[in-house]
Amino acid sequence: TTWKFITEEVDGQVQYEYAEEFANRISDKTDGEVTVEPYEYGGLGSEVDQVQSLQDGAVELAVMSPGFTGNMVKEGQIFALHFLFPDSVETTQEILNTSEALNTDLRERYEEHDITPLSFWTEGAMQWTSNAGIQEPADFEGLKMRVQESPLMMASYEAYGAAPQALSWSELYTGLDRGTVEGQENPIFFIYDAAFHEVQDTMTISNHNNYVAMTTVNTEWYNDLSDEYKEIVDETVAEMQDWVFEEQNTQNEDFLTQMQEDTEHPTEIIELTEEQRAAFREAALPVRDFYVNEVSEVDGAIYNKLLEEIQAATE
Ligand code: 6CS
Repeated sequence: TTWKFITEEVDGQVQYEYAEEFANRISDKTDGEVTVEPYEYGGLGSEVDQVQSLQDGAVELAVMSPGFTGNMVKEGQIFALHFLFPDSVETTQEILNTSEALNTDLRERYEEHDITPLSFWTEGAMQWTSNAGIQEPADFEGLKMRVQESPLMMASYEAYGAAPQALSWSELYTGLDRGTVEGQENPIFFIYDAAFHEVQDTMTISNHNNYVAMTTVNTEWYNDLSDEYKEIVDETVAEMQDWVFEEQNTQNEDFLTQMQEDTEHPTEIIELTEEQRAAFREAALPVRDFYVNEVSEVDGAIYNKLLEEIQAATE
């Protein structure tokens, strides 16, 4: 048997490395009975097309970013809220591992669309890049900020006065190069590996949220798995949580060093003071009301529960 596993990233990047490691483990555990075939991003359409492929069952597994289901599973945009999770990436991952709001309630919202998220994991804290350099909300004024296809991401940057635009990753380098978009957010490993630093002068260490990815499976396929295979999948997904935390951590650290040492394409790295971060935090707060009132289809229930879980984890 062969299971197709699509990712939104390319060889070397966190999602694809995840899929390869997952494939090896499944092959070992099934004595080669099951082959998992990882797919790099690029050949199978846009990120949004990939969501469709999983829903249709054309592929069995996918690493999916909730931003790209922003117009379908509206609740899933919750990860886009700024300064909601703790500053510690490690504590954030613990919450992602244990949260009932996410692993039960949000999962049910996705299952209504034939997508079962089996786990949520961070690819690292998000940073901003731009040419002008972002230090305070006013620096976003009128800035053409690239976001994923998510109304909440749009609202998050509108709250800072920016002019956000939805764009696929595949068009982002060219967009930044030509100035059709002027800024973007991503974890450090991705900024450097996708070479956005070549076409952006500065990176602001904002840590405004985390890039959260989900390991997802087609719901019907998963429900029809034999007990034996389902157990192997569940067990492997659970094991991979620590593995991928280490992977993103190493990549984010290594690529930061590479960026600092890159004299051919120098990047000014802007560290925000706690006071500067507080100004963004305050400007971002009203977006939570927007999420609860306009985005949530369950009266903010997932948000409220998650907030309690976050509070419990940080007390
Ligand atoms: O910015 C993006 O859209 C891309 N960023 C990451 C970290 N992974 C894939 C995604 O498409």
